[in-house]
Amino acid sequence: MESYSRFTDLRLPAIYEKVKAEERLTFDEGVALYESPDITGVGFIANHVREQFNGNIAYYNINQHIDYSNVCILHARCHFCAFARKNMQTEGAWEMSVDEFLDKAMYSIEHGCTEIHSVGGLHPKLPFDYYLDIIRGLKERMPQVHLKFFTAVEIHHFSRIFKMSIEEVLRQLKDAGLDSLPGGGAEVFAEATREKICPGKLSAAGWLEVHDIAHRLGIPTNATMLYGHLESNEDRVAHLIQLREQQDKSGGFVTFIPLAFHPANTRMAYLSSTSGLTDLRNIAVARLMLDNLPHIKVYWIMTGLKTAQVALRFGADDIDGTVTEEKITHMAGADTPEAVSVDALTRLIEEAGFVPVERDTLYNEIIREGERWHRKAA
Ligand code: V47
Repeated sequence: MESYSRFTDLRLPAIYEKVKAEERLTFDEGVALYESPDITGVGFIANHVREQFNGNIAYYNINQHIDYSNVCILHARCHFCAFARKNMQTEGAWEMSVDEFLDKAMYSIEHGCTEIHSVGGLHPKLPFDYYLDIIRGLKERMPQVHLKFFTAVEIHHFSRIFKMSIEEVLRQLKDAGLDSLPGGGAEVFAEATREKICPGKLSAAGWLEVHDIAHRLGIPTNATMLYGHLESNEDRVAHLIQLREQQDKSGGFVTFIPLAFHPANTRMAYLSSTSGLTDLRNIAVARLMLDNLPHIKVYWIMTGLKTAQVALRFGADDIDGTVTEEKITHMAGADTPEAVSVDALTRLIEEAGFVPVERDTLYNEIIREGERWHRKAA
């Protein structure tokens, strides 16, 4: 019989037993994990699951974020957003031409990047060919590089303004070379809270439907949850359970990324930033509730590098990447750098006691020989 003296919260031993028996945790157990005063106990159980899934490996990647435009028809709606602008006449607005985008992406080739991550606002005017041309242009120039483009909210917007079904939008983007969708736009699914933080935005059901269709078309996607604003612990657990149910149905989520709300320059600037323990708890509970997702990513841009390192022992197996030029969080006051070196990431991972493995977006190992790289054969 294992000793439970490590736990100071008497609810945790039973949860630990269930986790070891690979039994699914309930809504109430999820709430108990969020409420537990025994954060190291919660982290210990999450680390057990993390090691079951990913052993002694912690992943990182070499990626670049390029946001094509921040002009957004929802600019006044998302109270948590500091990124969006009404139109090109508004201070701080930008809109990249196809050539500017492609030129910027070429930088990544010289730096061995394996992934371009690109999102934008819901632009009222750019034609569908703009998006197709960027994707085709990138695939022509660097077919090896993985293109993770457009949140579910953008895909839904394209379907509306270009009068195509979501399936048709995704098919055309996939044919042009789109490889996966990032997890943004999920915010928090609970309707009452969603209505307070982003009234009129694509609903939870709409977000899940886009991912469902993507998965059925063979397009893998990520999932996120924005925390640290008006949401309750019950909202957080309900969100995780909806993702878990979607994954049971369509199976295409690759990784989950909890996103720490940054209040500066937003309509919720009266709120405080999240604390380190809140960040760690969101990683740990996600690892425990999402028993059918292979990876949990700590996004160091939002948590800071130091918390990200500790999160590797609280359930995260991935520290994201070099990133290079992040806008969404930095416009909302992030004090992290906009890029980090591979040496810094691997040092953090090694000090946490894990073996750093460079991955591509879909967690294939990357092998480097001088300036060249390839994916390790499965
Ligand atoms: O959709 C917006 C969130 C998301 C703020 O899939 C904010 O690999 C904090 O989804 N404070 C975009 N968060 C980022 C995102 C993402 C990041 C890294 C990796 C992946 C991936 C996805 O950021 C938005 C929104 O949910 N966000 N404003 C803010 N002030």
